[in-house]
Amino acid sequence: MSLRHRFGSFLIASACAFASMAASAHAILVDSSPKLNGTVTAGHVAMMFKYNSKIDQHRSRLVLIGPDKSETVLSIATGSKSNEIDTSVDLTPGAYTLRWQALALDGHITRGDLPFTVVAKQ
Ligand SMILES: [Cu+2]
Repeated sequence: MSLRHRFGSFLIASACAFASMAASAHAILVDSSPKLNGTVTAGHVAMMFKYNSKIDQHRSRLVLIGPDKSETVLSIATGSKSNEIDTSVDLTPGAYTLRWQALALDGHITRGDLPFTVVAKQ
């Protein structure tokens, strides 16, 4: 099963259009929390995006798109593992999208949207 299949709705940026033709270390998302289309409980939510290669955390970006379509740039935690983007944010129930952009050490940027749902605490 290919990564493309597993994360079928992720958009891989055109910046990496040539990546498939060359040995490349551009960043492909291999795991995340929340999961793609996953559900988390309202409150303080820790988020993690794990890639297949080291990334430049200072030049990567996370934008949270809220239920009202508002966009918030989230600060990326320092001291994360070198292949992860970590953050945390307080969330109320609703449908969200995390729009990530990762700069790999090969200079290529990859991007994707990760929709997820926040539900009220039981
Ligand atoms: Cu690349």
